[in-house]
Amino acid sequence: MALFAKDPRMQQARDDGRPRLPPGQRLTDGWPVLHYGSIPKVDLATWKFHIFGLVEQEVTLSWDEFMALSQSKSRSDIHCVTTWSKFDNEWDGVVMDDLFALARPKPEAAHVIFHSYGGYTTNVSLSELHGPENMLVHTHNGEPLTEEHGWPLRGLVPNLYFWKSAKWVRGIEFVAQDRAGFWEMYGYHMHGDPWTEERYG
Ligand SMILES: Nc1nc2c(c(=O)[nH]1)N[C@H]1C(S)=C(S)[C@@H](COP(=O)(O)O)O[C@H]1N2
Ligand SMILES: [Mo]
Repeated sequence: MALFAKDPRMQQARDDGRPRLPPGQRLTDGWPVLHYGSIPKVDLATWKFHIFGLVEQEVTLSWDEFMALSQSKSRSDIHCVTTWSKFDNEWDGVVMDDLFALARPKPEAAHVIFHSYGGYTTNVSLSELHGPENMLVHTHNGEPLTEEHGWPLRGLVPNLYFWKSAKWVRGIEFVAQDRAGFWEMYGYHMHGDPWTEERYG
């Protein structure tokens, strides 16, 4: 993988004042593929997305229904716990807040579990999923996601380490108590903030 130790973008600050490159990270321009197990077989004809748990209205969407939702764009950096970061990713998809508005989480819903085809899960607190950068995305830099990067749809939570961005996502569950997902059960951090290096434990 190409590394850019002297890339001027590394010296930039974010709007929130934090350095653009979190501590302990290195910039790459490729896009490594990381996941546990094999790529699940997904068929758009039978694909379903479920929003369930502590919601006023359970929601099930077909692929066509998902694509008929209001679509948004964003640009963000991604930070993998294995220390690579990739800047300036352009995404197309649905903003999580727009999706949540359909299901209306109950007041006691405080955490979200993302569920993927293949069985992967990851947990994020609901308060951190507000804001237009948190999305369910199907397109990266103008191209549909490739199978290994989560086709047809993945989560995108760019302010946390990238393991919180579930590939091949098939549902969102709202829960009251935080619950460890797949990597979190193996020792990854429950929160996963790259700027405070919440990598493990
Ligand atoms: N379904 C699923 N999503 C997943 C994973 C996985 O094993 N399964 N791995 C996570 C991890 S650890 C990382 S770093 C990113 C990698 O995404 P990429 O392969 O598109 O770079 O996906 C995350 N999402
Ligand atoms: Mo990862």
